[in-house]
Amino acid sequence: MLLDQIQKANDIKNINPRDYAALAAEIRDFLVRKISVTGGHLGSNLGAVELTMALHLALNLPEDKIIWDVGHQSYTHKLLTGRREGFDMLKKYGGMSGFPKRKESPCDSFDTGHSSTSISAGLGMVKARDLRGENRTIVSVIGDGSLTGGMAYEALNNAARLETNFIIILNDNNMSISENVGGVSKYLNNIRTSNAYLDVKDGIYYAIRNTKYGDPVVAGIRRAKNSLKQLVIPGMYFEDMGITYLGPVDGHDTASLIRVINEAKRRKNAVIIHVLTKKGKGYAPAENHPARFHGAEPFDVQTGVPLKKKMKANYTDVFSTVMMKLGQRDEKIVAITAAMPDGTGLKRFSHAYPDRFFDVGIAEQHAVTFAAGLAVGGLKPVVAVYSSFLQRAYDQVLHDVCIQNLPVIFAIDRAGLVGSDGETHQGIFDLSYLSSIPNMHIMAPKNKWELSDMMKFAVSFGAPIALRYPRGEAYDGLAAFRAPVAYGRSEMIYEEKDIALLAVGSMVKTGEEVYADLKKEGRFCTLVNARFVKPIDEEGIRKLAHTHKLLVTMEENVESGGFGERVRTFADDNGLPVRILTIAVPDEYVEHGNVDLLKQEIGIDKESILKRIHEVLGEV
Ligand SMILES: Cc1ncc(C[n+]2csc(CCOP(=O)(O)OP(=O)(O)O)c2C)c(N)n1
Repeated sequence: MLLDQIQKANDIKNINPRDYAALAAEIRDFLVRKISVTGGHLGSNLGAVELTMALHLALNLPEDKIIWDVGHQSYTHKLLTGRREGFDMLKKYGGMSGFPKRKESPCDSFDTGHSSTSISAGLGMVKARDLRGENRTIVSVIGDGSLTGGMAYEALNNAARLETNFIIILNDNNMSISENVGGVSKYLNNIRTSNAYLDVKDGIYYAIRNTKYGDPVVAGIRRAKNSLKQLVIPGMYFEDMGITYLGPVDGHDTASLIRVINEAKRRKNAVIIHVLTKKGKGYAPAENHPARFHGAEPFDVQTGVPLKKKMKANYTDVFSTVMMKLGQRDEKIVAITAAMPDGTGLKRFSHAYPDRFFDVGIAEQHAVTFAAGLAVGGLKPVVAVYSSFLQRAYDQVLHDVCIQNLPVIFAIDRAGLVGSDGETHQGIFDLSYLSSIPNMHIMAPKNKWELSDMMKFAVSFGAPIALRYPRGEAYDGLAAFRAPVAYGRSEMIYEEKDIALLAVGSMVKTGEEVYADLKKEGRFCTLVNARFVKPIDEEGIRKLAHTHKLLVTMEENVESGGFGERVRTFADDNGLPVRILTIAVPDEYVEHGNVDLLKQEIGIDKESILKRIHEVLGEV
């Protein structure tokens, strides 16, 4: 095995160039086998094998720096820097992260997870290098999908006037998670196909020349062709800005890649190397189904079929179905995603109502302000977005939606712990960052029917409103509790006295479990589904405070600025006679791992909550 010869960074340089193709095949085989067991980002990694090898051959790590945009494609980099053993525990609790982590290796120069940051970070490192008189090569690797994010352009704009070396590699596989979208994608595609395009045109000349209108028509086409040529000369867009463009280069030809990287290293300015790759390269199921193998669950290597059968609908499926119904009922409803039509469940809506569906690329900030514009224009925009990615658009939510009190609906998926993607992807801040914004309203459903009821409520609400729901299976318990959603009102589930559990969204299920155990202990207990996080149900809380000695708030969100804090402030301000226990995520980043394990670790699982209730009961 050639891979056996690679134990640490730079060991790849001992491999005979004749064996590069064999090494790439071994790496692919390794990745497919390992990811088929653990799950992980397969397609992007298979596409970046030769590119990563070439970078490691042309650079000297860890002195030189590679910044991986998003970071989901860094598996080969991990493999070439002595982390082969880590793949058995990839994305598992306590195991190797699926993204670059500075604390994991000196060869990981920058932590990533959210897209479009690599050029900014790389440029910062370039400036630091120069100011400190150091001599190292700095390379940012960004995908064509990530190049749809605004930050990338802000950084390119700054990098353009650089008079020192900075290498940007554009890893262009013509795909984001799904098909890439927009003008830049089209531009890159023009470069990809420019030669073929001109050849076809040339063919057309000769055919026309032989007709009776031949010459004038050909002259006209020539003029058009010249201007077209301007458009399709590779990289003019970057060159005009002042960034040297090299490419396009075959991203699966290691020798060519090394040559072009070495050429780029000699330049005294910012250089962009346009590398053409194939997502899923070398593994047919991933080549044929790039979206499915972007982030894969464990699968059968022979067939590519997922090992675990999906038994129940998840919240995304429920949202998807509701959107189909709402879309049919009301043609003012429009849907927006930032490059996640599959992940957010909007795919079906996009097929049914293509004119009312907008995939704006990885551009959450634009998505939100665009939605504000749609609302001003008289439509009912639904922005479907993951909790952690909406963090990007805080100012747009505040400045463009909420100040003007526009009826934009935020359907926030992956709210709460997401598990294996770790600290960059946990959706544990949305209640805090949204609660702080005047005019914003926030709901969280306890089960799948309530998600549907809340969406219906939201589309007729007429002001900014968010509903947040977690990753994974939609809860189908508590089916009997389906009182109509009423503004700012919680829902009483079981009513007694002494201990009141007041739970938000996903925590209602945990609340049921805690309730059952407390009942077994012979205690009196109340369970309330909060439903609204903003505004909180002040009247309901006031009543609970007078009939209970302990009020336990439960949420899958950080404590700071969350639901519990709001309830506590209200109780303090009004001198309510009740002790409050806040169950929330502590003030720290939560790493990757199984969600149940993580909940235990941070103390929001049933056992931890019971323990804390017992502790407090000893005091009251
Ligand atoms: C801000 C943000 N929004 C959404 C995502 C989800 N996401 C992860 S990878 C990806 C597509 C990236 O495409 P590209 O950069 O072309 O890389 P590829 O996977 O094709 O190699 C998206 C949308 C993200 N990581 N960050």
